[in-house]
Amino acid sequence: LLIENDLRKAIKYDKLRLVYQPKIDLHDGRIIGVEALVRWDLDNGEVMSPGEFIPMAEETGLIVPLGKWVLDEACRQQRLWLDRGFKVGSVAVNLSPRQFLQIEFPDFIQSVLDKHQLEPSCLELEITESSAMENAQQSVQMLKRLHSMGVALAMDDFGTGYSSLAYLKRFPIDTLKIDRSFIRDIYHDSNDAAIAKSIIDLGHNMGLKVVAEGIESSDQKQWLKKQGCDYAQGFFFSKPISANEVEESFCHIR
Ligand code: G
Ligand code: G
Ligand code: MN
Ligand code: NA
Repeated sequence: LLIENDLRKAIKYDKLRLVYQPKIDLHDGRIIGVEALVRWDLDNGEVMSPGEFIPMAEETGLIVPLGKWVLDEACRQQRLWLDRGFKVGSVAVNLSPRQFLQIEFPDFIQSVLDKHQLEPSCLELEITESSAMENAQQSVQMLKRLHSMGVALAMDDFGTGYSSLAYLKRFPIDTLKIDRSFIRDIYHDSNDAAIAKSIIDLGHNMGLKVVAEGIESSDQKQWLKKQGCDYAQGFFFSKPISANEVEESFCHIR
């Protein structure tokens, strides 16, 4: 319970911060977007990662104010990048089911876009396959509303969540993100390679872009490029970094 109150205060007193992990076009090596990932700076100097506090935020409902803070901050940063001529592509934000399925969620998204004067396509929303399937029917309705607003939609951790293909067809998404568990041994494990290749083909056959997550080596990158995967993300290109580091390391390319 201490941690719940601490998180409440952290949201209120600006103790959260976003880092950004670049997504790279495998064909030309250029940055096509960044994924925003939240960090919590504790008073003792340690940094708490979202894996440690997002589950608690979901249970307590704090995910709603936390999620609003993340969306507002990511859009504020995107506006700053655009104003200063840095083309980072879209900014992606991870959503929790409890946040995403709020009836007023699309209105909130619209208000944040308006506040920061952003085109909807500047923002990408990531929802995991397993959370989309938890409430598949409701998720279809919500994704349709968001899609009609023009926001980009990605299905995260794909391959771990048992989507039926019937549902996948009904989710109006733009992008599949191949879960990094399939990428790790792609070069040695023929089953993982077959799964990754199947996801790339499935995505393309459905008119979607495909991102591979968790690329850590040149071998993995080469293999995915050869299989026609569109985009990649992972420590091989960059770990999650600050907004300033994104500008310094990636934005001279354009
Ligand atoms: O950055 P890191 O690898 O520690 O992230 C761990 C997990 O936390 C990932 O699954 C990521 O999707 C999730 N996560 C990071 N930032 C956010 C956020 O702002 N909102 C939600 N709901 N999840 C996040
Ligand atoms: O669940 P989601 O895909 O949103 O998770 C993003 C998380 O994956 C971040 O916490 C990030 O730190 C982590 N991550 C990103 N790239 C790599 C990578 O190449 N290897 C590993 N092990 N983790 C990664
Ligand atoms: Mn993600
Ligand atoms: Na993922």
